[in-house]
Amino acid sequence: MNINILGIPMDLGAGRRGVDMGPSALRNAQLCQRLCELGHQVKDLGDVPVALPETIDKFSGSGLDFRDPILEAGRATVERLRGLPDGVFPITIGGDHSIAIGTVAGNALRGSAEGHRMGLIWVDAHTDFNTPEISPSGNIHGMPVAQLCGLGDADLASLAGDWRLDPRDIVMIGIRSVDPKEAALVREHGIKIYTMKDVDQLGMTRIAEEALEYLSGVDRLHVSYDADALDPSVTPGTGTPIPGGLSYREGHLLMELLCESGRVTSLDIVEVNPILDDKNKTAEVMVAMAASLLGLRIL
Ligand code: DIR
Ligand code: MN
Ligand code: MN
Ligand code: MN
Repeated sequence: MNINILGIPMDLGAGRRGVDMGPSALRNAQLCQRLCELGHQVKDLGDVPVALPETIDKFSGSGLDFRDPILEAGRATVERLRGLPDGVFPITIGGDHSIAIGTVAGNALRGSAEGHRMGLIWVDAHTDFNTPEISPSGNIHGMPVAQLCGLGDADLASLAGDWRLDPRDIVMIGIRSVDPKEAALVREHGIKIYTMKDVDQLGMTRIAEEALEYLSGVDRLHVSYDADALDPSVTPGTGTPIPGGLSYREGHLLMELLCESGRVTSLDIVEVNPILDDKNKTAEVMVAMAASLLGLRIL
């Protein structure tokens, strides 16, 4: 397979600094080499430019912290992705999860002016379905899924032009931290959610099978993998760690089963923060997860 890596060194959407170094940490953990060893042709496209917070005004017009520079990086991300040839499998590496507004939009619009029917598998401790009106933190990394569905800030929603993600084409896995009004909003939109309780009760095999069946009508399938989906003992280097997360094996099993389906067409790896990490362990785990999605097998 032809894999293209695109870095988005973004920390403007998160409450803590340092996640902008995620792309370096993931490259240092040999993302390209590990995928090459699996027989893929891997090309690193470098990074999308992202403004430094020290050089800009936090309250740039909209009232939402760093909205304008996040929008600008999102536009650049959409342009880079939609210009890629159809057979390419893009891996976008963050960066905080606000980058997913641009990555999902760019992948949805790739090779189709009006946009594909895109399925989204959101692997995260959080549902990231806040809007500026209801968000307790004001951090845009807690809002990308709502933005993709057309809620919240109109300019961020328009990163995808007129294309919108259908809430019925989303499956979330690993969820265990949802803000009160956010919980009402995901219920109202009928988003398919597997909380950690569901992971405990049903097991990851059944969840992966159900998720793929649920998304059987989509023609593109994007996986957005937040490092905080995994338990903090597995991925300590992330800004909003929540206890009781996916085990190392549950994380891998999900990737192995998605790989076997042959249906995934793009991937994000986000929220790796090397400042908070233990000797780059979190980046190494996330690189291994990407390898499992792209064909690594135990035997
Ligand atoms: C929280 C945290 N729900 C917020 N979200 C995070 O700020 O909206 N998402 N950390 O990954
Ligand atoms: Mn935060
Ligand atoms: Mn997230
Ligand atoms: Mn999260």
